[in-house]
Amino acid sequence: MKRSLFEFQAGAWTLRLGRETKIMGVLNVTPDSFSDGGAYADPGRAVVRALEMEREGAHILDIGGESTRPGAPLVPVKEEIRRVLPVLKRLRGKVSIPISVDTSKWEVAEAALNEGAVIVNDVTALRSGGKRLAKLVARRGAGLVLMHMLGTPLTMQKKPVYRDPAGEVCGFLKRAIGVALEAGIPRSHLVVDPGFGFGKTPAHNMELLAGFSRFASLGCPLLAGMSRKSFIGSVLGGSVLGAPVGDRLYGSLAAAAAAIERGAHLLRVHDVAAHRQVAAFTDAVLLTKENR
Ligand code: HH2
Repeated sequence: MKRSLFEFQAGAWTLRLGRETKIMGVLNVTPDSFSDGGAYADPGRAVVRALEMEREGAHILDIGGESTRPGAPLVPVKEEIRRVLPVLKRLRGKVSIPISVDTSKWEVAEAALNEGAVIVNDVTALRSGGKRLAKLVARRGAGLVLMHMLGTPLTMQKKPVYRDPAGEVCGFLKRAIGVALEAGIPRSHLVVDPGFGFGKTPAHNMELLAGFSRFASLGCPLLAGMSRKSFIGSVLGGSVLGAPVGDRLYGSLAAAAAAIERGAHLLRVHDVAAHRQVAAFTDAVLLTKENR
């Protein structure tokens, strides 16, 4: 499908979305993330990985200090800041792409914005940080990703039920956009994301992917975060366990192409170089179709 064009604003950055799919490289500075936990918990190693992702063609870096995998415990504010801040401090002046902070806590967001981050990636879509987070984003002119999750990471995979997954997620995101606008965040600063794997069975995730084009009606750029997630393994392996996390790259790439074809503007991924290639090719297919 033809993607809508947007100019996404985040701090002093303007990202033109809708022609070239943008890649958000994941940098988890956590000890326990589902696919790369512990790999970049050391700030020195995190910086090396950040620079590597920039070289591989990432358009945005998304730095997170709290795992949101199913069953993950909450991380206290102080600890999350302790994990994220040293990396942001070391990256200052070293990277020339915008940095996003993957957090739901206004205190962490504020500390990160003070250290050069320009986007807040909130997997709770302002339900945790509430008005304080919304006002902070508005005041600072930051970008904001609003993501759908059913419940919390502790509870979300306990028998999630939907009648119409894409319809219900759309309704949730529409309300979240309303809350953000009400707090004074302009629409041009928003990105929305259906939250693959957040309170969804493999079948729900596949419904969201197959029906991804329905999210275009929200009137915001669309982000898809499917990289290495368990539903990819589940579909490939034919069981709930499916392919282990290290064997999900090709499935992730197929999912990425499917999402781009259905209107995704941005992909949140661990394997930047591979996704850049898939995105460039899928973009070229879309462009060829448009120019016919
Ligand atoms: N997925 C994860 C974390 N943050 N943010 C958005 N907007 N969309 C997503 O799909 C998304 C996200 C989970 O992946 P990861 O960060 O690799 O794992 P963990 O939460 O275990 O650190």
